[in-house]
Amino acid sequence: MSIILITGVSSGIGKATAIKFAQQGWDVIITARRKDRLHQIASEIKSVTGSSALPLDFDVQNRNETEQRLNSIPENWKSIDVLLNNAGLARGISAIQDGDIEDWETMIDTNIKGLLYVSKVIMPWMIERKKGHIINLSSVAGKEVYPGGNVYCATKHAVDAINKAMRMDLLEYGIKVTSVNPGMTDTEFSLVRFKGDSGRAHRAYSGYEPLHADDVAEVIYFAATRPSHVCLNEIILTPTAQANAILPIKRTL
Ligand code: 8X3
Repeated sequence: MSIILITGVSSGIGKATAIKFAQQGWDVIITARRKDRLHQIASEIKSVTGSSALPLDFDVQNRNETEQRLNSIPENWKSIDVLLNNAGLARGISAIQDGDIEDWETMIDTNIKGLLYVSKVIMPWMIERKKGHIINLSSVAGKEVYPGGNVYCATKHAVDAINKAMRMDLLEYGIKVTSVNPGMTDTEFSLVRFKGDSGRAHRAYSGYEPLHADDVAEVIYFAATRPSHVCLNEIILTPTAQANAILPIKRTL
């Protein structure tokens, strides 16, 4: 029986990936801030797939809460095969000179510090078993910067750097490290970025076919199920209608 721990499971790529792995018979530990949604998803996973789902509600921005909740995982769930660091968000798309410092802090605290807090607890368990796979959800924004992307892009560049560093430092323990870098994906991402402006969020994904959460979940599943001697280091995927982080520029509408 294989176990995956996924952060940020209350919607989008996190939720789709949890369901995908559960459908394939994996046991899933799912974490998110939104307790109601998380418990609803855990029940859905159990009833639809028959796999076990362990929900843990906490905010990855809160170091103490993250450490406490992860350390409370029952022993029989601690042999985690795959950690998917998925929790992350974008807030705002202002030019940097007009940026909101609270938005910057939320992105830095979630996308960088949260990923580190979670990994710091789980890595020793993988090191002890000399086995494991850490998959970091980055973005095309981790490869290129675009106008208005400033701090969000910086956080995803940091994820890419951490991803490379983890692969070096964990090499001797046989732990795989992969980054998955999607482009425009039709999830709540834009709704959060545009702070609830659903018209703007909708326009970001209209007029072309964006990636869907399931498309990314499939790629993550593929990466996680290669033979033990194969590690996919980095995967960049975009909708066919998107060449890179700059083209198209619909995100700024
Ligand atoms: C989300 C994709 O292209 O809006 O990370 O930065 S993008």
